[in-house]
Amino acid sequence: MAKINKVILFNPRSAIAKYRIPNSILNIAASIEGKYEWAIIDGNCEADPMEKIESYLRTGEYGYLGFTVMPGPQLKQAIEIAKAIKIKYPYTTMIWGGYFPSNQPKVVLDSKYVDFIINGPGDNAFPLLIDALENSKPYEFIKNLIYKADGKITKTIKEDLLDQDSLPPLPYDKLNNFYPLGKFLGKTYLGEHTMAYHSSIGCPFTCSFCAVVPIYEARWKAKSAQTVYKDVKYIKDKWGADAIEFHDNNFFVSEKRAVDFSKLIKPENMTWWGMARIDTMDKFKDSSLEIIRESGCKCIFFGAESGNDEILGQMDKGGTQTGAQIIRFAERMKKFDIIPEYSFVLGMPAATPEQVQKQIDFEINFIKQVKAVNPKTEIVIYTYTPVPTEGSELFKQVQEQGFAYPQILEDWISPAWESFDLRKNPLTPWIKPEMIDKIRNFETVLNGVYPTVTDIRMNELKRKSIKLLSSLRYKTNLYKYPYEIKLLQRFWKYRQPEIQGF
Ligand code: B12
Ligand code: SF4
Repeated sequence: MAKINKVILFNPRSAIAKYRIPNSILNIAASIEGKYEWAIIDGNCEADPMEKIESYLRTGEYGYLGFTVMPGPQLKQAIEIAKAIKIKYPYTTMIWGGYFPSNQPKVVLDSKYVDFIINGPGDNAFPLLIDALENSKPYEFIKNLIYKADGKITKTIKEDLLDQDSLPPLPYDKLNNFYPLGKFLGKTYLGEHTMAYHSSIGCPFTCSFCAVVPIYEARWKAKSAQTVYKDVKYIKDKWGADAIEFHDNNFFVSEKRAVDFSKLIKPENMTWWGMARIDTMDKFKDSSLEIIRESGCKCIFFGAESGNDEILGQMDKGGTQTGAQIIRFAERMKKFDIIPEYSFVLGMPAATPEQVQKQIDFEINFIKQVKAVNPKTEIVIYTYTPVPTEGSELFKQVQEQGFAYPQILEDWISPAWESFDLRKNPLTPWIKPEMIDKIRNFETVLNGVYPTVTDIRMNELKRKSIKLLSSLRYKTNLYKYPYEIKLLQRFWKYRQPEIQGF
């Protein structure tokens, strides 16, 4: 019999349509390329991923099954399939990586069907773990691991972030053998064939509501502008990409790198998008913003979070961001014809329900002020869902108010916790149903008055009809029961970036 050392890498379903290049597992494939044989299974592209995984396991050649898991709908396939595989093929070593297991290791390992978690980057940890297991060598010294030893959760130390330019190239050609790469280059408002690329890891800030912080602890490392350009150009030339979504947590940390990249990409006539901080980009020179726009950057996603400086402090937003700056910057973006996409986090904990409600009303008014200075600003509204940032003031506050995560892995896929993950209805003790209703109703009306440009299904006539209906409510602050708008939006299938991902 062949040696059982091949690896399956599985990306559980995360999107209903318009799925992206599965960068998480593609990076892991790159880390073992040439050493171990691997197969990629993308739950987004498979009607029956379980059967596909079994078709490999039945050969008896595959001993390792790696899952990438983020919270939300991806957990569904991850839990169901991991559980079934562990029962049917108990010799399979199950390894989970990604944001969910890194931030919630206890519930994952307590399930007993996951053997190892890669805590944060797996580029070194994964091949070293496979080497150790293949050769029956100790794995206790491998960095970025979480596992159980004698029934106790054991975390190894974290590795320094690697020089991103030194990582092996992503095996796009091999991915293309599993799924035609063109399948991952979907139509978006940016272009006909949009590619997803991840050019840096981590983030230098420590916002206390953000899942990136416990993993990266204020560290950030990026590929150089030249490496990013080379990769993008390869996909453009070979598979016809005409637009790029940068999936970095914070693409614009370095002004120089952003400008260098812009100069390189400009002749390629591609449209692109990335995520940034307002206070960081507000320091960029006008000339840099001009170069960035001219190179094809049409829209930038910013975590505005709150218009209230006290709340920004509670969120440990760091840097120098203020409410006044958020408004000023929205106006500044007009000059460069870059659409700012502002996300807000509503429903932070406070001492009394009245205070929580007051804060929600404040943010609603603030959002209206932003829209007044730059109506093109896209607004994304999340409700606050705690992340387990050990030692943070905010997380302490949250626990004191009686918030607790599920203790059993399967509970994470109950409908209630799924909406927690989607940051829609977060089950936090300080948020009352009427507060959620107010937020969502306001959002419905707002989206009616200003339909999002990122929704390519909405034509001019549809937009205008919904706008007319919504404007009266918006002007008079009457958000309750906006059934007529909802009906039309549903009928015309309005897209919600806040739950479908950007
Ligand atoms: C692309 C993306 C998506 C895509 C889907 C991606 C896919 N897999 O198909 C879409 C747009 C569908 C999406 C949706 C959502 N997403 Co999302 N997503 C991302 C994003 C921007 C990039 C992920 C990525 O490709 N990273 C690139 C790779 C290289 O990095 P990586 O995943 O960290 O992988 C490294 C390590 O983690 C580790 N690793 C990861 N997987 C594995 C697997 C194995 C086997 C091993 C060994 C190691 C390993 O090794 C890798 C290399 O070092 C991240 C933020 C980010 N920048 O990472 C958010 C992020 C993961 N998403 C997040 C969330 C919350 C969601 C949503 C649930 C909600 C929302 N509104 O966005 C929705 C769910 C909707 C749905 N229908 O599922 C959060 C998770 C927060 C948390 N609490 O944990 C993140 C962190 C964004 C954020 N800052 O809040 N998302
Ligand atoms: S700046 Fe953005 S990515 Fe960085 S810690 Fe804050 S919210 Fe997270």
